[in-house]
Order: sequence, then structure tokens, then C-alpha cells
Amino acid sequence: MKVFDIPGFPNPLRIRIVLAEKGLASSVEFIKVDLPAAEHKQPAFLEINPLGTVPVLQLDDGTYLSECTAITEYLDHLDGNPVLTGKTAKERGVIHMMQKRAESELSDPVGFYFHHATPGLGAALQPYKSPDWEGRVEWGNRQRDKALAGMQYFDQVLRTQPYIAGEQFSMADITVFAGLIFAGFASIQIPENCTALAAWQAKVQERPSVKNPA
Ligand code: GTS
Repeated sequence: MKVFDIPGFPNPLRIRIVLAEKGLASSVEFIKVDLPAAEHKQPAFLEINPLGTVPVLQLDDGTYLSECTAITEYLDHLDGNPVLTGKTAKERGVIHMMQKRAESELSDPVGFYFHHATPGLGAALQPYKSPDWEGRVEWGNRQRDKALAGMQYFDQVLRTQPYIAGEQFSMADITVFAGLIFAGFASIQIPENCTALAAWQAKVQERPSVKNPA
């Protein structure tokens, strides 16, 4: 298998953590995509992912999978032991729900803030991400506020359970963790009152897959 991504970036990190969790790090070859140079917006890359985002997993039969959730589902099921995406109907439903909230309430708004209210990844990419439009900075700043509200929400969740989707570490934890890394990169800090979220972050940081992602 091949993974098209760029090391150190938040969404690629999600899949690198999954690969480490599943013991699959040595089963993949990494192909670097130059995001700041907008390589992922050029025709050659758009052929493998028309949405122009990384990561993308290429299976050995040539199939391309994009979207971290889809890639995680695939990798998690390879060994018949889907610990990250849920085994029972209830686990799958709850993880799916919290995963969606992790994206809609945290990582997506952080990305919108970063690409619209700041210079983002620089001049080569900005025309693709945020062409000049009136009000984009104001809208971006509102997205930062939404991300901060999302942190408050996850803090509340973690006051009553050890992980984002309940008792077990799951895909939803990986998404929130990567979302917080993206937030830090965009200079959005975890609010001081979010002590449960900060404690959870410190705990997740100690997982072998997070300390040594693929
Ligand atoms: N929903 C997608 C997924 O789950 O894979 C999001 C992927 C995504 O936004 N990837 C970013 C990207 O390609 C990489 S990063 O945010 O983690 O850096 N961004 C470049 C772009 O132009 O959107």
C-alpha cells in the first residue's frame, strides 16, 4: 500500500497514528505531496483525489481511498478486529457520531480559520483555499470561535468518560487529538478552564502510536 501525504500535518497524522495502532507502519510506502507548493491542486494529484486533499491511501489493487474516516475504516478492518471504529452496532454508532462532531466542531473550523483569517500555508496555495472575498477574515474569525466552543464541548464530554466516544480509545480520539494539534499550529490555545480536555490530551500523547506514529 502507498500513502500520499506530508509528514507533520494534522490529517496525515491521523492516518499515521492509525497505522501505528494497527501495526501496519511497515506495510506502507509514503509518497510526499508538497502542500505549500499546491501540488495537491494540480491535475496529476486531482486524478487520484478530485477533492485535492491528503492523505490518500492507494491499495495494492490500485484503488485510491481518500477521507481519513474511510481510510481508517479500511485499515481497521484488515485484521478483522476493528478496535478503532467499533465492533458492536452501538459502538459503531457512537464512534461515528463523535467522529463527525470532532470534525464539524473542531478540526473543520480550525482549518477554515487558518486558511481564511491567516496567510495559511502561503502564497502558492492561498488562491486555491481562499481567493479574496470581502468578509473572509471576519468569517474565519467566527470559525475560530466555533473551534473554541468545540473545545468546551469536548471538555464537558471528557468530564464523564475517559475517551471521546466512551470507555475505549477510538477514531474519534485520533480526530480530536489531530484537531488540537492543528489548533496549536494556528495559535488557537485550549482555554484554561478545559482541564479535562488538557488531561485527556496529555494521556493520549503518551500512547505509543502517538509518540511514534508511522
Ligand atoms: N476530510 C478530509 C480527510 O478526512 O481526509 C480532510 C483532509 C484535509 O483537509 N487534508 C489537508 C489538506 O489536504 C491536510 S492538513 O490539513 O492536515 O494539513 N489540505 C490542503 C487543502 O488544500 O485542502
